[in-house]
Amino acid sequence: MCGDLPSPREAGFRVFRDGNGLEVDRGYVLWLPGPASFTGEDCVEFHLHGSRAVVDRVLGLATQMDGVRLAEAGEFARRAFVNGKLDLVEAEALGDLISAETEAQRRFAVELAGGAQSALYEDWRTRLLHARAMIEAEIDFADEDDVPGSVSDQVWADMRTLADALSRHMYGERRGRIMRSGLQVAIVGAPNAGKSTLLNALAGSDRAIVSPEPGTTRDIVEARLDLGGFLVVLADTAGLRDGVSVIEGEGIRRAIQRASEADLVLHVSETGLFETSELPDGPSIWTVRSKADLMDDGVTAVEAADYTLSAATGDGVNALVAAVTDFAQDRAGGSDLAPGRARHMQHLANCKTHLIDSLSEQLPLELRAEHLRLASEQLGRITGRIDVEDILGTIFSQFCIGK
Ligand SMILES: Nc1nc2c(ncn2[C@@H]2O[C@H](COP(=O)(O)OP(=O)(O)OP(=O)(O)O)[C@@H](O)[C@H]2O)c(=O)[nH]1
Ligand SMILES: [Mg+2]
Repeated sequence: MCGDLPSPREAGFRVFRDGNGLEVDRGYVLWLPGPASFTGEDCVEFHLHGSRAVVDRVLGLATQMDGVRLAEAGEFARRAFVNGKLDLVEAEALGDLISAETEAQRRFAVELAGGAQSALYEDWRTRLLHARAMIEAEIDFADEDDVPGSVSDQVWADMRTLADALSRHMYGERRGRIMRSGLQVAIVGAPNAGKSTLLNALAGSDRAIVSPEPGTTRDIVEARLDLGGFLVVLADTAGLRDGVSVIEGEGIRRAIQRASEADLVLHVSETGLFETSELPDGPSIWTVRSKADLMDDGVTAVEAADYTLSAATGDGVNALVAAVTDFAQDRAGGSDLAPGRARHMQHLANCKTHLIDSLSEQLPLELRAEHLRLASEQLGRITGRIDVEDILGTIFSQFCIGK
């Protein structure tokens, strides 16, 4: 299609032609012989104009050739993993980087993709393997005098330190989740309180339907904001009230569900009364007095609410945005490595269970050593060092085609 190949790793300008010699497009060709390529295999890149028509035509011509097919979702990353170019944490982080919307997401993904997290888990795994080797040596040479008993004391002391480090790392779960998936904010309150108007004001666009009729919103309406580099997922919900239709009732059920999963709940009220027993205990709840432009100056109990604003005039909206930004910064800021995904958390939790079991002095040494092995195996699964065939499909299928 492009004539001869340029020298390795040098961009060569070429005219791309179809089988009849007719020009399809002009652009650059890169020739990257393996193993020094992303996948580790021989690779050629065509840099073309990105219109649908050009891309369709070029892919059409390429796939007519014998043995050529389109890549499956995540196939390039999967080949890179299989050829040892990436470990699993790095491959997942690459997926995150490709879909990153905000600066915090990008930074988090780059950190993981760069291998800092993998290095931490590898270090822990090595310590566990070392500990197991020492304990097994003690078992094997129990009759001999030259294995000092203090070795095993040292090993268990180190394992206790490791268990603490693991716990601290796992505390970072929420931080990792907020950085990766965004701070979840739910807007709740009575019908007509001005929740949808507030969402629209914060999002800067007409996302949700607004009307003077109570019970307008039923489905959850989301807006994704970039506040100070952090992704904030705002959710507008159905107004809370009793004695409503089945459909509105379902909306209310979803509203409460969403609030219980949120990091922050904005409880909106136009009257300044914030009584509702339905709000969950877990998330932080801020009271927001809406429609400040309709209030009689000074007469109403403004002090009662955490924030007072008018989405109609914009008064007070910036103060709320600033506060939510600080909240995101507070929850997701910091420089310690944090677990990025549920998959990692699951293996970390299993690792911790085995590690704690290994510390139990009631168990025979053989079993304690076995728990150390199982603990190290869990860490190996995070980075993909240990039987991972079964999870590969799940991870790489989340990539888009051609990545
Ligand atoms: N004057 C004034 N009116 C507002 C303000 N915010 C909302 N409204 C009006 O209040 C009415 C209800 O607003 P919505 O945003 O639809 O209220 P909601 O809380 O989403 O209501 P439901 O979806 O029914 O629960 C609409 O007529 C809005 O125009 C405000 O700050 N000032
Ligand atoms: Mg609404």
